[in-house]
Amino acid sequence: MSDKILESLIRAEIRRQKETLDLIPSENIVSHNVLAALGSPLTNKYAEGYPGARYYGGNQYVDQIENLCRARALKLFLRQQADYKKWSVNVQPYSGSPANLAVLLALVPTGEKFMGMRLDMGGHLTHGHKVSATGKLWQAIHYGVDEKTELLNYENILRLARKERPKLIIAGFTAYPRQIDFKKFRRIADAVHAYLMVDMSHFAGLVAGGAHPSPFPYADVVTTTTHKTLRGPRGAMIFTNRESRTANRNKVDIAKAVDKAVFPGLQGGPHVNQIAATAVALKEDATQQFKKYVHQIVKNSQALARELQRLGWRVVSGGTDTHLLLLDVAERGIGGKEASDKLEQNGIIANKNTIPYDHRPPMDPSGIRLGTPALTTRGMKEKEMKIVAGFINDVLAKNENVLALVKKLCRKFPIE
Ligand code: DSN
Repeated sequence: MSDKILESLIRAEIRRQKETLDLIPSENIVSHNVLAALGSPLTNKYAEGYPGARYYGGNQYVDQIENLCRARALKLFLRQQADYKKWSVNVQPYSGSPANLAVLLALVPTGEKFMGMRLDMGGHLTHGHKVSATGKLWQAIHYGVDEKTELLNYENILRLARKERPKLIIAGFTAYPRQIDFKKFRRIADAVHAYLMVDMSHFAGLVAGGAHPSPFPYADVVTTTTHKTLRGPRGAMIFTNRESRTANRNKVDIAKAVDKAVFPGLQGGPHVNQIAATAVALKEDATQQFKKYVHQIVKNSQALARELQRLGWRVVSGGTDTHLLLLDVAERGIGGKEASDKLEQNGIIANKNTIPYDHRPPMDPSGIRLGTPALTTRGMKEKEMKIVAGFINDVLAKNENVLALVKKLCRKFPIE
């Protein structure tokens, strides 16, 4: 690279990634093949529109790339040929937030109601938080978790849905450590004639590899980012069920409505290099090796949770069924900000996070969120999770410095 300033910054970031333990559950480490597609001259091309219907010339290869990506996406999540004919997928969203915004734009008239999980109990900004466009343009109704169990209470969600009559219900999370019962969400949506949208961004990889139930038999729309457990480039996809059970209500083909909302509703030219890199990742995600990988992610987060509990830490909801867990650090007298800062000084990267019914402010909440996708990509297993839990305990409970030990462990599990 002739830009020496930038080259040295990129090299420094690569070194940082190699020498630290990444426990942010929404991050991962992509393959060289994904990086190659992302850094290819496909970035030079404008391709506004969809395959076969573009506004610019020169898209003969781009059309094939986008169609290949769509076919791989459908095949990965819908095992039966009949099913993947029923579903449509849009692979153009730049990332998760515009994908979720596009679905709302397509299916819920502005000013009307939709329902999602509260951000401070595990939802996402785009599930209707007041600072997000989704909370400004629509009336967002929020459900949370049960105060005692810290789990979703489907009876309460049903009661709220009956009272508020939302047009769409979002099931999905960024910080809920448990599996979601999609069947129950479907019943709730049916009871009020709402669309059911599942935002599987966090656990899409687990669904693809069979380590988490699939939302596809139940949802009208499924959104996902591509860069988390799916281990692809930053981006997103929107799947729509053409036979959506609620579609007749408005006589609308929801696949067409979503396509129109993505382009020209919200976006211009798609990032073709990103779509190609997604296609590469989706091929990797269909392998036996990936299946083993995602099962190991869950075993690792459960091992991490168990060991932290053994060391006296409170894990929100008592454990995890997924790739992430929430640790209540305030219970041991430490703020979430102080905890994540101290861990970072020791080469352990985690994020501060609210816990359900948090009394502390979001900038210094009661918890930290820990996830195992990136460490599992590096090849770590349950044995290493015990070591990592020990590091966390040494830093937070004993104020010890473990930086040298962290670096040593990182060297044992290098990033390719
Ligand atoms: N920022 C992502 C996460 O960390 O969960 C969600 O968009």
